[in-house]
Amino acid sequence: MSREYLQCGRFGFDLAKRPLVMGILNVTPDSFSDGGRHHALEFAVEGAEQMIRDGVDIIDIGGESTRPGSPSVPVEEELRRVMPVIYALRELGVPLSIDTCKPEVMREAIIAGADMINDINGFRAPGALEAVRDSDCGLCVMHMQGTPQDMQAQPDYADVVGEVTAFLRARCDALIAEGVARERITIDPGFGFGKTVAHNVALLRSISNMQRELGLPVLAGLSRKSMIGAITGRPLDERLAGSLGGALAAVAQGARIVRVHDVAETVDALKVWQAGTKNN
Ligand code: 7PM
Repeated sequence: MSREYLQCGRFGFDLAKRPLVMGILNVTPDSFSDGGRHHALEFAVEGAEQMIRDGVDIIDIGGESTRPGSPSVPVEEELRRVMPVIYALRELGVPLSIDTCKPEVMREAIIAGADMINDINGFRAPGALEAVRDSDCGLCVMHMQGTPQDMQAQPDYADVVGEVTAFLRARCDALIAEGVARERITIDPGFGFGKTVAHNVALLRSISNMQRELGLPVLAGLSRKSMIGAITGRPLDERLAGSLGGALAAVAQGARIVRVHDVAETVDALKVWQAGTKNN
């Protein structure tokens, strides 16, 4: 059984009570229609307020598109996208997670009041460990093979579960060696990040073992991903039911946090799940 408390900046979670829902808030230019930073900010605030009404536990703000093949975003542009959103949302009473790989963005976000840093690169960038070390923000350490530009070209593992587990262990050890408290850390196998459907399925089935082996809570992001499309045969805009199935499969394996687009539907599904799984 993993330790059950997660320190997340201004907030603390008891992970034994119920699975948490992290809602995805994209602030990339392709996530709002008419461009313009003012409209982008209004759009983000409305999206966040809706998620709060829907029962979200953590809002994950992403200013760097990580779509396979997409170019990386300069640090100044990522800051221009993300910082106004942190300022606009930080008094809403919900934990704010920032989805970034860049130490400069991590530092600025933490100063501005971010409660969690979600790094799809597992805090491998030079300076990333130091950027998060001296705060109390939560951390999500994710596995990715390759880079967002090339990761889906040729995913390759001899033993995907063993390699992802070893990677996550090494990155968590690096954080802990810097003095980071274990209760700040979550781990994420990184569904879709340099993985085939078979790799993703093997990882989904391994969540329970991985969580037990590393003794850290798992965060799982399956929402609308290509593995859901592959299993259901559905295009991107028809993956809600499949994504709910994915969230429940992850939680059945013991995942403590699910990262999703559809907060209201996931919160409902998890409430019913929880009612039928009385173990606390
Ligand atoms: C295009 C392709 C846009 C893929 C966005 C994505 C995860 C994450 C993302 C995840 C954690 C998406 C991804 N996925 N952070 N950020 N875990 N911790 O589908 O699985 O949202 S971006």
